[in-house]
Amino acid sequence: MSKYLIFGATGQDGSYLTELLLSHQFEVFCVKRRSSSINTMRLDGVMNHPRLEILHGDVTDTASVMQLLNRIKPDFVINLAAQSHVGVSFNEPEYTAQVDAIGTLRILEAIRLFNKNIIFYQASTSELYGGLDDNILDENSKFNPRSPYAAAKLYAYQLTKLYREAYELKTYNGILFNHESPRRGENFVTKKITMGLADILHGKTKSIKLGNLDAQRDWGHAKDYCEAMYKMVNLNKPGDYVVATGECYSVRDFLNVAFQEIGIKLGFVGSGLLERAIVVEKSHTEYETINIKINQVVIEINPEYFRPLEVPKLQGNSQKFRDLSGWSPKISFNDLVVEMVKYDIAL
Ligand code: NAP
Ligand code: F7E
Repeated sequence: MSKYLIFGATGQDGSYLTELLLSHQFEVFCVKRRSSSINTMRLDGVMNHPRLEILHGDVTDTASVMQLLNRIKPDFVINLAAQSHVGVSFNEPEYTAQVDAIGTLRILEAIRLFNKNIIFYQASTSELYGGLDDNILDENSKFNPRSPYAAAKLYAYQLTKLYREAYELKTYNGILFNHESPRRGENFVTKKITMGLADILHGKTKSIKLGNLDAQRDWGHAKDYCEAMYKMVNLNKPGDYVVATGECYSVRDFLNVAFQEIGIKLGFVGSGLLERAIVVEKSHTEYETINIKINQVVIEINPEYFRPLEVPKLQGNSQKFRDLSGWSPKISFNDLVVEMVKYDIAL
């Protein structure tokens, strides 16, 4: 029975991947950071599974990484561990590099020293591209990192490739475009919107404060993307692969679909920092919108949420990976938004 060791298992992707691997009869070893509060909520559904073990560890600590590899002797190592927020990386660049860049180096070195047959997956990202033009991005597109996060991930990407070429390690870079779910961290834009919407509906707040509404992203569902990770590491063809839906929507589009689900039509008025979205129409749905009034301002701009450098548009072409693996996304943008809205309202 193959053993998977997952760094970053307590995050959005880690939890879906753990569930998937357990359903395939593997042994799964999930690494969690030491914390003074509970940080395994996303793994609650599988916590007592007989083939799951939760271990303490931290990719900023070489000894911890070495001990984990030595003790578990995994067949697969999946590195999802990261300070994964692009905005935060501008305020904590050194910490981001320690986790996202040097953390990856520590794992690769440990694999090189212990067992070169281990299959390694690195969580690379569309942020590597920088998104300054309209091009649809694939494995041959140029990288232009525009944040300390992306710069750290570029180092990790290069190193993953380098260890493949220099030491013949079986390494994969999954260049994944944005993927979301009800388990998304609360300070990413999609989850912020669906949680904010639920608060507005329940009368807990009047509006959501956001940054750049024009940003465009190729948003998929994390469940589909974890399926892609699993297929990738079982390709038997180490390499660098883009995973994307191929479709692109703006933050504004996300807002429109989310509010439409509760029967609210938004109108965007003003421009720049003074832009806002107001309620222009209410229609009947299963949701009671008594707390929401016509003309109420539900979206406001707060400059705090802009970044020193913006990444305007990211849209991917994952044909190479699709052809090799047979993977394609099953959940549409619309269904993703609706699932997130329903989840947060029910919560
Ligand atoms: P996430 O929810 O932020 O999860 C990150 C995970 O890394 C968490 O389990 C976190 O632990 C862990 N972690 C942070 N610092 C660590 C450290 N020093 N040692 C060990 N673990 C540490 O991120 P995600 O959305 O699931 O994304 C998974 C990976 O894919 C990340 O590397 C991210 O950068 C990358 N990625 C994400 C996307 C996306 O759209 N979601 C797209 C491309 C690439 P705690 O739970 O204790 O915080
Ligand atoms: O921002 C804009 C923001 O923080 C998306 C990470 O998983 O995907 C993610 O990075 C867009 C950006 O994700 C707010 O400026 C507007 O243009 O949800 P996000 P991200 O920066 O794309 C990549 C692929 C990763 O690898 C990362 O780990 O939305 N935006 N207003 C906002 N963003 C946030 N967070 N908050 C706002 O209020």
